Amino acid sequence: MTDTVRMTDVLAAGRAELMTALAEADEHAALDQVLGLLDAGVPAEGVLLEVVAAAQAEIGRLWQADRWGVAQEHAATAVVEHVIAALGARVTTATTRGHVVVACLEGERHAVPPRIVAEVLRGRGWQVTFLGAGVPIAHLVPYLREKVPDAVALSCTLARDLPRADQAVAACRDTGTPVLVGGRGFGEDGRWARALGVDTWAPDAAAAADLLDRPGWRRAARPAPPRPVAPAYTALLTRRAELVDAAVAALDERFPPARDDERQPDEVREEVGELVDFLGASVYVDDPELFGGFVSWTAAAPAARRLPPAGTRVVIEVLARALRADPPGVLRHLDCGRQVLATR
Ligand code: B12
Repeated sequence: MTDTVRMTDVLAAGRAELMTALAEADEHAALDQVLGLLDAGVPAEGVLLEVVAAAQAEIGRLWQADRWGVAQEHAATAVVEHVIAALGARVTTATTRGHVVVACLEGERHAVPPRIVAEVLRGRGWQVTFLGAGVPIAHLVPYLREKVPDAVALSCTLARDLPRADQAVAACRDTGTPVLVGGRGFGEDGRWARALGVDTWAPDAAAAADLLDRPGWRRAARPAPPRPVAPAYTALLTRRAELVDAAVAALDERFPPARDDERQPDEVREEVGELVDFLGASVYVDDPELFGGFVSWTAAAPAARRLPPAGTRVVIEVLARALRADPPGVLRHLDCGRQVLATR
């Protein structure tokens, strides 16, 4: 048996054991198991990516498939955060490289993915400051001006936040700081990073570290010429509240809430708002597949949604009617959502 095969087996067994501990939210078992892998000589980066990150992604699949409830997912994610911190504390690589600031965009609560990036970069010898979830641009910019890091790494998990990511990248570049981006929000192949004119995207933490090993990434500091924002996006943004009201009213009419209905009006409103925001992001990057992909996800994750596919259909029709006379461009995005629902 080769060393590579042996390591693959060790990592697979580690993942399975970690999942067992996470299913029980057993913090001690999870810590023992993961730190045990380090003691057995598995490199910290392998543990972080092949064991911890993979387990976290599996948590997502279980949640989406309604095999784990929200509380179980939250409990397991909390343990994962502790595990990552413990792994980070055990890595004692000397700082031989520059300083990288890692941050989530404003409104972004998915702090685990960039935390993994932060720990991998630290393990590769970078000095890393992790700013965590939800960092407003207005606070990030003065921080960068004060600390003058070598790079800032911005994480975006939800594609609906791409317009905000665009603003954040531009604001960071204005400070002269090179920007790296990553996270599922930029699309699996980073296509929406490219749509925003950012070529320093990496698919995962190891690739992010590799990117910083290559010469040339510092060009990501150059302020890009401002890109025109589609009038259809501006119109959508301006009319957001009115569009959400109209869609919620149509839903109430079409599906009058029963007396024992567990749906919370605020949750339905929030999900309608989400659809409008994903539509906005889709228009912003000019790729209807973004909206189509989100609609597809909503239909595939009924357990995570208050709004069933029939409700999403109603929202799409209300938006299509309301936006008919607006600057063109939105309807083909809504069409993509319609087509996705038609195939279900
Ligand atoms: C845990 C979790 C949460 C937790 C986050 C807790 C925390 N402290 O992080 C909580 C409960 C807060 C949450 C909330 C929500 N979530 Co959530 N969440 C997840 C879950 C299960 C895991 C995320 C994670 O940590 N993944 C593991 C990491 C390792 O994976 P990763 O993203 O691939 O990360 C790698 C790369 O992306 C890259 N990378 C990441 N950042 C960066 C940055 C840079 C600079 C670089 C170079 C690289 C890079 O490197 C990472 C490591 O290799 C995912 C499911 C999943 N499979 O990921 C859903 C998921 C992301 N969530 C989802 C949703 C919808 C939501 C909510 C909108 C739900 C709701 N209605 O409330 C909210 C939104 C909250 C918000 N405003 O941000 C959906 C997104 C669907 C979509 N199409 O957009 C997902 C995919 C779930 C699913 N399968 O349906 N969530």
